[in-house]
Amino acid sequence: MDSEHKTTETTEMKRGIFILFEGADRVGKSTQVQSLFGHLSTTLGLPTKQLRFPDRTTQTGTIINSYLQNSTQLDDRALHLLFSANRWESKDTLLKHLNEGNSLVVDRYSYSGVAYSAAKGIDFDWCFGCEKGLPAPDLIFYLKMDTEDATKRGDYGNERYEKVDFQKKIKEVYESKLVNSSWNVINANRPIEEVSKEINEIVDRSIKNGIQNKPIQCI
Ligand code: Z5A
Ligand code: MG
Repeated sequence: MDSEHKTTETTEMKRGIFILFEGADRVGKSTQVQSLFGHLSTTLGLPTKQLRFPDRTTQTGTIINSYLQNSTQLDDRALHLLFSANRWESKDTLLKHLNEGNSLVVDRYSYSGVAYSAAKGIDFDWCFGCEKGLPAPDLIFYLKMDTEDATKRGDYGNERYEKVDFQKKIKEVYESKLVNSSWNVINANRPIEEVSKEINEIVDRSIKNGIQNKPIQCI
């Protein structure tokens, strides 16, 4: 990125852009969130923040964390509502950041909520209904790879959902009911730098095409 490009992009950004990473476990979302954060903040010089859901630091997040670590039992629908509430309680902060010109790189959001709950057999529309009205991402990256290959990656198997059969169901919900032509489907089974390069190019192109000039949408 040359300095002229950097200056132009920085001054043109009236609001921040909301970029979301989705996908099943261990496909590399957090790795790519970190990498894109560096690209936006350092290479492009844009004010940028990283967020992740669940936000385990809030009251709902504490209960969710305890559930994920297998130390609390909860009804599946009650858990779904907690995950959704965990996003709703961030709504104002999220909008504030965007309107103040901060771009957001977000690690999981509503679609994780729907994919994991629907994979348990909860009605898809009921799951999705809880998310309607939340700020919608401007760009979604769906990191896609075979479940078996993802299970070979670091630390797999420590949390509640890290079971191959369940991960296959999650992937199925994403790919049959959530991913659409507006999502960017990325082959995640490649070296980290190769994946990052493709993502950076899509983001650069979207900024050049004025994605930041559109009003913020709702889910
Ligand atoms: N959940 C839910 O049920 N409902 C909801 O509404 C929400 C979430 C929001 C916590 O998520 C759980 O909550 C999650 C979904 C559920 N299920 N589980 N279990 P989390 O986001 O906190 O989970 P995590 O601990 O961050 O894991 P993850 O997201 O599954 O992993 P990842 O972020 O996709 O992967 P990573 O941490 O970037 O990489 C994993 C490893 O692979 C690591 O050692 C990397 O160095 C390596 N890696 C990364 N990229 C590559 C490439 N390209 N090649 C080789 N190796 C790589
Ligand atoms: Mg992660």
